[in-house]
Amino acid sequence: MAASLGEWHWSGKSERLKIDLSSEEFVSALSGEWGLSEFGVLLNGLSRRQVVRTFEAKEGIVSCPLTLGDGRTLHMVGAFNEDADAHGLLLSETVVQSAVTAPGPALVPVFQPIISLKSGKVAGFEALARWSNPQSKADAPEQLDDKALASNMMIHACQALDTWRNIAGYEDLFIQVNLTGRDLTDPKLIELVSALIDGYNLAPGILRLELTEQAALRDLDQAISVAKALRELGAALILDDFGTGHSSFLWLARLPADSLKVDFDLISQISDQRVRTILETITLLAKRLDMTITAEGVEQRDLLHVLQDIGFDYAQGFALGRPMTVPAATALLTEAA
Ligand code: G
Ligand code: MN
Repeated sequence: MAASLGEWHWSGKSERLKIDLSSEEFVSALSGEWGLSEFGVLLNGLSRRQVVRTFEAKEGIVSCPLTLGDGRTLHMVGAFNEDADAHGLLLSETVVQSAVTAPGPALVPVFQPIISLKSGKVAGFEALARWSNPQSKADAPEQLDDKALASNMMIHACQALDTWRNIAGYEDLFIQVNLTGRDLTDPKLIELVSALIDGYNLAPGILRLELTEQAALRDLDQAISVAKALRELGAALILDDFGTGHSSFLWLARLPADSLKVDFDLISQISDQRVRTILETITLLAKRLDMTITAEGVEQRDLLHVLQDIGFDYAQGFALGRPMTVPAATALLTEAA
């Protein structure tokens, strides 16, 4: 059975939930348009309360396990948009168990443009987590112990993409989401990626997962097997922060990856001849291994032609676009279209 059973839309204004299921007998009784109390009749008591609480929140992530009256379970994932409407997928079983502990509305996913050096256009976005709660002071996601972060970021990113790919000229836009070592060991990761690729009908390489060596090195064998499974599903793998830390060629040799993302520290020293030679060599290496290559942390626009001469495919950095909210990114693409 496909993990994604169909889509749902919640209208904050009319407080109606519209469920559009593919022809799955399993839950066909849920198809249709519902007021919350009518819908609740189909659920067990606990789920009923959870659904009401979820839609009362009016913002943030939607991640709600649904237990039907007869005990069968499925999972509702999605997110609110600016108008307090929400939209998402119904997934079978407990595909996104980890997302049950979804963080509250304080999580604000932002998206930083990635520019194609060939076309000069936005080719994709990296999803980055920001917290709207100023007391937490932690806008560095790695400081937060949040098991569901990658799941939530993936869900948000797919939803945003679903809007952006309707803008003329951006049909092939990709999205990049960061994974930690712990995400790689989460048995639900593969199921969620599969559900999202399936549910949003993503062509291979549209959902791209960024992995740092630190994350992979926790357990290289496990990382390799998860990486292979993710690629088989149609997700692309990017080795992030390449060129710093302990980046080893063994890692590069063993981990099947589609792309390298070269660390900010190297890019910032591009005027140094030795650094430039190293960058030329890394881009050549990427080409020879049939990988694309991205420069990160580009803080001067006039570096673009230098990066292209060196052999980079993509660039990302403050000079090309700061991390921005979904509506800001939509406006950027719409203006450029
Ligand atoms: O390594 P990773 O791909 O996760 O890097 C993304 C991070 O780098 C984000 O936190 C983002 O805000 C930051 N970043 C993006 N562009 C620039 C830049 O041009 N300069 C600096 N200093 N940081 C950047
Ligand atoms: Mn990254």
